[in-house]
Amino acid sequence: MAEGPKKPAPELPLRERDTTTQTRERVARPPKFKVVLYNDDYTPMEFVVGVLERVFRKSPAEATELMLQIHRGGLGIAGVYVLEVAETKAATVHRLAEERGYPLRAGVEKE
Ligand code: TYC
Repeated sequence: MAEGPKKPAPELPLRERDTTTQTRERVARPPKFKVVLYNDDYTPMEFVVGVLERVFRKSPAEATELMLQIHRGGLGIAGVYVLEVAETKAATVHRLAEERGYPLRAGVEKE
């Protein structure tokens, strides 16, 4: 059989093509958000270390180092997450601190 010129593959209708592209981009690169911890004069150092270990899964050494960095520099990045996780972690910090009467604050910032 003689090989004729190949027919071009049929294209998807515009609407389906757009949906496919949007879905791929959302899944591949979800925007990320920093959880920033702020220094204050009253929250005990050991409490901040405990929060960094439990909420942000830092090792004891990492948590201590980061707490001191925040203590000296005024703020530090506890972690980077998709928006919903970042907001939940910031809210957990505030709840734990308020339970103990400490003023520790966390913020969420787009990376
Ligand atoms: N500055 C606090 C103190 O001297 C310790 C501290 C560190 C507080 C980090 C908050 O995010 C913080 N007890």
